[in-house]
Amino acid sequence: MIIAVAQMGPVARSETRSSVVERLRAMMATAHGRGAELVVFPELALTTFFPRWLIEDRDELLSYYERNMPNNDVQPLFDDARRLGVAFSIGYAELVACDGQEVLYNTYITVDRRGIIVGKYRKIHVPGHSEFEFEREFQHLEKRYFAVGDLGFPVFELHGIRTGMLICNDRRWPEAWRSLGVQNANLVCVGYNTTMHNPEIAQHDHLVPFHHLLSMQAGAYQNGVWAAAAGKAGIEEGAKLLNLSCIVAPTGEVVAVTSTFGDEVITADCDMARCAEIRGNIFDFAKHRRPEKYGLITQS
Ligand code: ING
Repeated sequence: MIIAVAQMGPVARSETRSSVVERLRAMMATAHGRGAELVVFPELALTTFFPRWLIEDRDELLSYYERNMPNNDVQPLFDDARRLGVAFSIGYAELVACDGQEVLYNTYITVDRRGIIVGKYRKIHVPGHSEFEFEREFQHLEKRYFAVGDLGFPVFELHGIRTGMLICNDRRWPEAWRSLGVQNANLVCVGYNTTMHNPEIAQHDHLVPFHHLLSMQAGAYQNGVWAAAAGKAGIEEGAKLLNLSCIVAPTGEVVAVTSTFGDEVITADCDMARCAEIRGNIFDFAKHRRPEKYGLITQS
């Protein structure tokens, strides 16, 4: 399967959904022109990364969320998927109305080449903080704006390929990758928004690119999966976001990576049979995993 990762440059707070969707459609067309059958888009791809602000007005906050998927703004992307025969994965803020309550999630879906949603995941490792922190240059209020995902770590079939999804901070956690690995995933799609500066641990700022690639390469290798990660990059409303959107082989090798901080499409020809090189040998789970010795991981 030829897989494309469509990195996005910044999305301004004032940019409309339809403007963003036009950018996504242009990248899907580029990917299709290169023979791609799947395009991976970033986390919260339809809007700016709004958790960087304390938004006290409820209506204003909820304006960043989607109540339906697809909706009128994103329908053209679903239509392109069907017309071109290209699947895609994309992240968005999801509002679920439930018993008169609104539950908010950081959500990622995969849509197949028929334009049908075949996979849905809600972010489980929700980072940041829930109260305004005065000393911060930018807030990271994900814990205020998103509930912990309630769908587990699903693996589903996308055009016959066992596929799972992770969202940004999830990619740093081996348990998240392993949850997909034990379900025999062959492909993991990842969307992210990662700031280059983290005020609480600024002495690690120079390691941000390294920690991203380290996590992607380790996750892919240790589970014998292809991994495709799309970031939102560049200076978004004054905050610099990491680029290095990438495609990683089951051997842990980076086979494609972006070189700009803007809208950029990269592709790789991903042979799913290569997963067995790892999963049939060093990480043959049935032969070598020792889950009976791993109780501490889930008991504490
Ligand atoms: N972003 C960050 C990430 O894991 C984060 C969160 C918080 C990073 C604190 C570093 C320090 O890349 C998202 N969107 O999860």
